[in-house]
Amino acid sequence: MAFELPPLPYAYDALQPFMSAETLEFHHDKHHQAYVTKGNELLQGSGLETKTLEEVVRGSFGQNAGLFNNAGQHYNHIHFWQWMKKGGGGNKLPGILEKAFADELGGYDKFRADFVAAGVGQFGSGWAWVAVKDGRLAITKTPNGENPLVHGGTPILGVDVWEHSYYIDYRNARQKYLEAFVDSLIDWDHVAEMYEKAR
Ligand code: MN3
Repeated sequence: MAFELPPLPYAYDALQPFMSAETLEFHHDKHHQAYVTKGNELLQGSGLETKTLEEVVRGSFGQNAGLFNNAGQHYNHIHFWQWMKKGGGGNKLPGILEKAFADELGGYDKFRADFVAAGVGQFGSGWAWVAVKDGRLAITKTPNGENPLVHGGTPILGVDVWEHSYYIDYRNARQKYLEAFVDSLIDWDHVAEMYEKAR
């Protein structure tokens, strides 16, 4: 299926002061749009034209690097916009997530420390994740456009640590950006929805 840029699910200035309108204008309108445009060009003749986005991501991994990078980033960004909301973040998790984080990630505080450390520790561009793999939650990180889908998992939360995601607002302070994402931006209801589907 052809890729299409979804509109942001909130106003460009909705996430201020944690993520500026300027960042979202560049990140959504320029960067995500470029993955969609380039991905559609590379989808032509790939043999994957009729597949779902998830199938294109899995089917191009290790086979067609150009298509994979753009399809992976398209998938990642579709969800990234939905993993944030105005007034989000913090430790008030929906019950189902609170229990799973306690049982499988050592609780909220350990999740926060490990998730931020995964993002800080990703050398260069990439993503930090919470994914369901083999029926359990795990915190991972990936380079560039990779995501847990190509490592046998299903992502339920991810954060973009490419510089275009934080440099306007945080300059080189990637850790401060990650802490603000966890403390003030995560839409936990959306994470819980993805968790219920992934289990
Ligand atoms: Mn990005």
